[in-house]
Amino acid sequence: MIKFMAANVFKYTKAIVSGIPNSLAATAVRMDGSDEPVNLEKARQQHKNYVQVLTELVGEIHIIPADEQFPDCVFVEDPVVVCGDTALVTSPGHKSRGGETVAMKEAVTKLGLNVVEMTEPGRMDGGDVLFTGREFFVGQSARTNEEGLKQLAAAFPSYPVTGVKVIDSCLHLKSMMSMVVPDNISIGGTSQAAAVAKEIMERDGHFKYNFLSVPDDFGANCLFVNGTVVYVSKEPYPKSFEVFEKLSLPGFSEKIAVNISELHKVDGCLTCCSVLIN
Ligand code: CIR
Repeated sequence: MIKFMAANVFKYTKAIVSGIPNSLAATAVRMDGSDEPVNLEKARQQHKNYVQVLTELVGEIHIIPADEQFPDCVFVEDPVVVCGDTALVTSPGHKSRGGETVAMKEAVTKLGLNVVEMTEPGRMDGGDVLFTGREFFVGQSARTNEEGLKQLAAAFPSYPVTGVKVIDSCLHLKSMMSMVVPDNISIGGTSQAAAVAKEIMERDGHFKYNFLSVPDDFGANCLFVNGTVVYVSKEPYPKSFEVFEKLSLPGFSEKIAVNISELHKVDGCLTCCSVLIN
């Protein structure tokens, strides 16, 4: 087990993103009760801005072309988990997303990563995987099972792995939390998110963290990239935006709000739209 966080854990030189297919608007997978129409043109404009921000932060961007067969393919975080020079190509937990692994495997192979492929009966969406730089927390959600967790532990043997139960009304573990800066985790405002932080992560985690409370669960999902915190914009999460506007934690040099309100409508968050590579 590692004792110290490697200096380059949150330092990235490349990112993988994907285009948005037309099929996202009508057939992306959605949580029960969500039916707000997606404006595709606006979604693409917002996503272009997201990619532009990442390009400025990491430099090299690899784009997987949009594939109409896979309405959710823009959420590239789910078919792979990359840590260091290893890429675990997952078995995504929703049947409509299984085929996204083909293009993802090709992308991570081209980038020279060591590729490990999850096998049956393992199931995992990368959105359930929170890497703190010291250990992994893996959401046990409707998308990710115990066998998926075991295969992740085998793929990344240097780090402890702890399972965290995610209730069905929440899509992924990272739909309610993420790393803000090293050793600081943002946590969404619902009682489920708070319970996960206090009761599970503090009790079963191997290291100690500070928790930043953010009013909205989706609002707690942010990116920490090369010293910059990328967080939700005023629309659609004004209260969460305010928390990040006032952020005064040590450990980051810049912060920038990015609006992906159209992708939020189909349960996407900021981390979902990129795979960051050291
Ligand atoms: C899905 O339900 O699979 C997509 N509509 C949203 C996936 C969002 N991905 C993520 O949070 N990592």
